[in-house]
Amino acid sequence: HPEYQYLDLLEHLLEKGDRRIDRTGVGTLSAFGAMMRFDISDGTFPAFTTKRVYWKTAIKEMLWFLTGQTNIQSLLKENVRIWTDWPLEKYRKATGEQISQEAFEERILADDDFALKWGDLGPVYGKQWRRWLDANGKEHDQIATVIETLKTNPASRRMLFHAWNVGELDQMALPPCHMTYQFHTSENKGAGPGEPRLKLSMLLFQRSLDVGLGAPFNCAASAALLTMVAQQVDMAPGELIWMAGDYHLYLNHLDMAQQLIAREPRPFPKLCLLRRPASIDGYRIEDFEVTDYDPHPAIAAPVAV
Ligand code: DHF
Ligand code: TMP
Repeated sequence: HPEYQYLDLLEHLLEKGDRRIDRTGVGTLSAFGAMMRFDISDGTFPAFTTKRVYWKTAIKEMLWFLTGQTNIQSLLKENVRIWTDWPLEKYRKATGEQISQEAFEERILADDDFALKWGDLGPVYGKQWRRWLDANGKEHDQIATVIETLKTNPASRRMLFHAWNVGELDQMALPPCHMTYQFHTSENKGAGPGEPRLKLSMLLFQRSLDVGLGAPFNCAASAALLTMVAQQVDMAPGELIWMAGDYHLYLNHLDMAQQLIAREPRPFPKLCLLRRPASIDGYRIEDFEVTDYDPHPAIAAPVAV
C-alpha cells in the first residue's frame, strides 16, 4: 500500500530522528531528504487512511492559493481555520489583547478594515503563484504560464512555479514550505480512442514538512492540484512525486505517530471532478467528488506556531 511510504517516514523519525529544539520551541525529531511517489492515473486520491484527513479543507486551501489571495478572511468565509494561528499570534503580540481565536475570527469576518490590517499573511503562496513581482515592477502569473506551456510545448523542462521569492521572505507570516512545483508529460500508454495522449506528472519540493500534521494535507492538496491542471490541459493525471528537505515529527505528536503506525492502511479513495471549468480559476469545492473513503478515526493534534 502506498501509504506505507508515509508510515515509514514516521517510523524512521521515531527510531532515528535527530532530537532538537526547533523555531517554535516545541521540539522535533528531524531527518533530511525524503521522497514519496503516488500514482494517481487511475483516479486514486492519496487521502491518507490511518487517520481521517479533512480533504475538503485541504482542497479549499489549495483553491484559495489559486485565487491569488493572501488574507485569511476569504478562508474563514469557507470555514477554513487552519491559518488563523499566525495572524492571531501577531495580533496578540502587537496589542497585548488576549483575544480568543473565535473572537478574532469573528472580527476578521465582520470587519473588512480589521481584516485588511490583521488578516493578511503577507506575500505568501497565492501572491507568488499569480502575481510574482519582478525587479521592473511587472507581475507574473506563474500558474497561467505553466498551463500555457503545457498546451503549447509539453516537452519543455521549464514548466514550474515556485514561491521562494527571496526579496519578500521577511514580509511573509511563514516562508513557503511547499515551495516548488514542476510538471512533466509523458506518453499515456494504452490510451484508447478519445482518451488523452499525454500523461501529466508533478514533482513537489517541500523544504520543511510537519509529518504529523501538515503532510496529510499537503498530499491531498497537491494531488487535487495535479488533477485540476491535468484536466485543464486535457491530459491524464500521472504520478505525484513529493520530495521533502527537513521532515520532522513534533514532540507533541509522538503518541499520534505511534497510533498511526499501529493502524493498517485501507484502500485509497477515488477523486472525480464533476465539471470541467473553463479555466484553472473556475474550480469550486463542489466540483470534487471523493468516493470510497473509509479512514480510521481522526486524531486531533496541536499545531506548532
Ligand atoms: N505549521 C506547522 N508547524 N505545521 C503545519 O502543518 C503547518 N501548516 C500550515 C501553516 N503552518 C504550519 C498550513 N496548513 C492544520 C493543517 C494544515 C495547515 C495548518 C493547520 C491543522 O491544524 N490541522 C488539524 C485540524 C484540521 C481542521 O481543523 O480542519 C488536523 O488535525 O489535521
Ligand atoms: P519553518 O518555517 O520553521 O520550517 O516552520 C514551518 C512548519 O510548518 C514546519 O513544521 C513545516 C510546516 N508546514 C507543513 O508541513 N506544511 C505546510 O503546508 C505548511 C504551510 C507548513
